[in-house]
This record gives sequence, C-alpha cells and structure tokens, in this order.
Amino acid sequence: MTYSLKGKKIWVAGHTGMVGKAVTKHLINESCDVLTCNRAEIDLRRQHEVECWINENSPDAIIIAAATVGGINANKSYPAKFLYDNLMIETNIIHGAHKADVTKLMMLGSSCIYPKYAPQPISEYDMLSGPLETTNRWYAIAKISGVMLCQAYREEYGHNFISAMPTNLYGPGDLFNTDTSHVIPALLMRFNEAKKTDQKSITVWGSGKPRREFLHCDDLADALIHTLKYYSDSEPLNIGSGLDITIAELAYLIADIVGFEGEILFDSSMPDGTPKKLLNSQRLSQTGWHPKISLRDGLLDTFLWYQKALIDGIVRIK
Ligand code: GFB
Repeated sequence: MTYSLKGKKIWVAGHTGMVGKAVTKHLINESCDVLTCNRAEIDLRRQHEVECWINENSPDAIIIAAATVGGINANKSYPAKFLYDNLMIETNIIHGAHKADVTKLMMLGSSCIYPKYAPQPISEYDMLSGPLETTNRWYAIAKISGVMLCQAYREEYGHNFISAMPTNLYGPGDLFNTDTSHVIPALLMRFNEAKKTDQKSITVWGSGKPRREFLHCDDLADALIHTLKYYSDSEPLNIGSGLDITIAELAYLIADIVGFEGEILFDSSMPDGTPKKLLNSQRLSQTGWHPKISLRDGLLDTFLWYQKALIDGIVRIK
C-alpha cells in the first residue's frame, strides 16, 4: 500500500549531512512539510531531548539520516564513538517514534552490515550470516541493531518502521578530510592538491584491488523517498547502483576528472577493508526505481561542488 507524503509532516533527522541535505532538497517536490532541527537545539544521543522534540513537533513520518559516519580509517580509529553515537541516535528516535505513534519511519543503514565474505551481489537475507569486516564492525553492529529495532517494534507494536541499506555513497556536501573521509572525497582532495602543486606521484591507500559500488547522494535521496512511499516490509531494502569498480580504476577515473597526470602508487600497509561490496538491489528495482547518475557524471558534479566549496570556505584542505 502506498504511503502518501502529501500534507504530512516529515522529520529529516540529520538534515545537515550529505544524505539529509539531499533528502530535504528532494522532498520539496512532495507537497509535504519538512521538519528539521539543529544540533544546537537537540543532541540526538539524549533520549529526553529527542522525546520532547518529537512531542512538541508531532511528525507523521521520520527519516533517520543522522549518524556518525566516516571512511575506513575513521571507523578503525574511533570504535567507541561509532558504536555509541549510532546506537543512541537510532534507539532514541525509534523509541520516541513508537511512543508518539509516528505512522512511518525509515532508518538508514549501510552495506557494511553484511558479512565480509558475503556472496556477491549481496542480498538482504545475508545479514548476520557470517563474520563482519573488522575495520568497521562497530558501525556495522550499530546499524544491524537499528535494522533489528525497526523489526522488533514492527513485531511487538505493529509500527510501519522500515530500514534502507545504501551502498557506498558520495556527492556534494560529503565529508572532505584526507584522514577520516570516505575514498571519493579523500581522493578528490588529494588529486586536486597534487595537480595544483605539480606533484609527480600520488599514493592511494591499500592494494587498489578492493571493489566498491558507488551511488550519488541525489540518486539515493530519490530512492529513499520512493522507498518511504512504496516499501513497507520488515526486511531491509538494498539501495545500490548495480555497478562496482576496483579502487585502482576509481583512482584513474578521478585522476582523469581532476586532470592529474602523474604516477599513481598504492600503499599496501593501509587497510583494504572488505574485498568486494556489491549489493543486490533487485527488490528495489522491482518496485520501479532505477539509478540515473553515472559514476563519471556524479564524480564531476562532486568535484565541481568541492572546488566551489573551497572558494566559499565551506571546506578546507586538511
Ligand atoms: O571509502 P572507504 O573508506 O570505505 O574505503 P569502505 C574504500 C576503499 O578505498 C578501501 C581505499 O579499500 C580503502 O583502503 N582507499 C584508498 C581509501 N585510498 C583511500 C583514502 O585516501 N581514503 C579512504 N577512506 N579510503 C566504509 C566503512 O568502508 O564503508 C563505513 O568504513 C561505511 O563504515 C562505508 O559502511 C559505506 O567501503 O572500506
């Protein structure tokens, strides 16, 4: 059954992050009332603050885009932060939504909830079928808990709480930091800097062999709104582009987009993480949604955004 967004109050929790920003922008076309709250207003890790905010604002539906996120190095370096923050954010919002009888809630997870050696492409039914990748198991456990919270509240109280599992994301508004961000913003920064300073070579982390599937945040936002309207099952729903490439291929593509002509080296002392992560998004495509943005177009869009953000002082080289 379709969940109509028309005239509804939709709270986008985490509207200042890359995903939340894109979802908020795409909701403009849905004749609904978008609710947001700033970090200064409430700390989503505090149950009382979250429940008071939900009571005062009475959202009909909630999209949980708020999360502590980062790339392979951030996940490895801050296990407590990734586990604690994400568990608290999800638990507080999901329990608050239950108490306030919110009519639909969508929790966003990540493809890292699936086992390190899951059969490819990875199906939703592979969750908890094998050991996790060690670099991001803290984040993965928090997100698995979020999926199960949605399932538990459905089962015990009959709530329409669902979860969506996006693949590796990128796009305008991403976190740009060479140490803690995901591979795409990290490489766009480093290749851009190498080109500007005329470096002869650049080093990419790991062997270059891992395969990753990437999805632009505008495609994701479109898919999430579609999912909120048309999906109501207890299983998580995978959201991917259907194409994966090696990190080495990604590095050469980024070099081409940025215009870096030097040598690309690989530092095998840095972790590779999961060897291959490609989602099976067949269940999503059966509902009628398909990605529109190619990786090259999406990378170019992100690079142009980054260059402007540097000029505007929104991001800094670090
Ligand atoms: O994007 P990334 O950090 O995410 O790394 P994961 C992807 C691959 O790119 C890894 C390689 O094999 C990295 O070793 N890589 C090469 C780099 N150069 C760089 C670089 O300069 N920076 C980064 N970050 N990587 C994340 C999880 O894992 O995936 C998160 O840690 C989340 O929890 C996300 O689930 C979707 O795919 O390895």
